[in-house]
Amino acid sequence: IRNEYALRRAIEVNEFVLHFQPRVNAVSGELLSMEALVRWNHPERGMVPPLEFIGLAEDTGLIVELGKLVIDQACMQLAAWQAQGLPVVPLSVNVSPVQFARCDLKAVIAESLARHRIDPLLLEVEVTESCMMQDSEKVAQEIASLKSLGVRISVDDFGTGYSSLSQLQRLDLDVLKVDRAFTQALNTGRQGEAFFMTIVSMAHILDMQVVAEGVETREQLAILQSLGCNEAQGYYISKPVPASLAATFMLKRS
Ligand code: G
Ligand code: G
Ligand code: MN
Ligand code: NA
Repeated sequence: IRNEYALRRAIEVNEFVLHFQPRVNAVSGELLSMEALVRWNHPERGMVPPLEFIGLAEDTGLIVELGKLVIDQACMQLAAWQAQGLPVVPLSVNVSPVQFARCDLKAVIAESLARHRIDPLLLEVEVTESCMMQDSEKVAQEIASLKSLGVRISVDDFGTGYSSLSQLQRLDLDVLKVDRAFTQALNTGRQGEAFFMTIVSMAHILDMQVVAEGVETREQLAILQSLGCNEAQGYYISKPVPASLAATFMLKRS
């Protein structure tokens, strides 16, 4: 969708919905958290996937407003589930590099947490690797400021951006989400496994939990278990699902 006006209007009337993709303990399969993924519920076109509008939102700066909607909706959903008495798990939200650079994320998150009375431990912020690596001093301050709220921070799509290992080391990050390219490479023999194992070791040295993204087969999950990977996410476990189905996943857990 290449129409700024349509996107602006959709933000004003909030045509966006969140779907949720589970993250589980790689060994026990226990549900640990869920990732909120935005969809545009377009009046004519139905559910539009994020790849078709996030780029436009970033180019036009509308991602700042859209990002606020997503964060607020995630907190609102948590509050709704809690009001229903469900045993909620933490939600993670994706933050675009443009949003990270341009808006006071700490204030936005603090406001939504307060408005919906959500424990900060129930929110995780996913920032991409490339987003962390620009202007290291400013990023370090921003991360520290977010952490002071009590939310968790994860590095999304790890391995696809350019990393500075020294920057990774100096930031107080909780979770490393390994890009699905590395999970797919597990099928291709020893090098893929050794490579993934090295990422797991590095993350553990940095006191980070490791999540394998894009787990699509039982075989991949078995290898990940043998490598000491902490958590798994992907179609083999579940594709992203609407809130109603996410609620049944949480119920099954208790
Ligand atoms: O849900 P799906 O796999 O189609 O998402 C495609 C891409 O869109 C992923 O890279 C995902 O991180 C991104 N994405 C999904 N929801 C959001 C969101 O709320 N904000 C941002 N910035 N990106 C999102
Ligand atoms: O960039 P990010 O990691 O936030 O992207 C999340 C997107 O990845 C989701 O929109 C989801 O549709 C997609 N995804 C999740 N699990 C899998 C998987 O097992 N295989 C593939 N190909 N895509 C996945
Ligand atoms: Mn993500
Ligand atoms: Na990712």
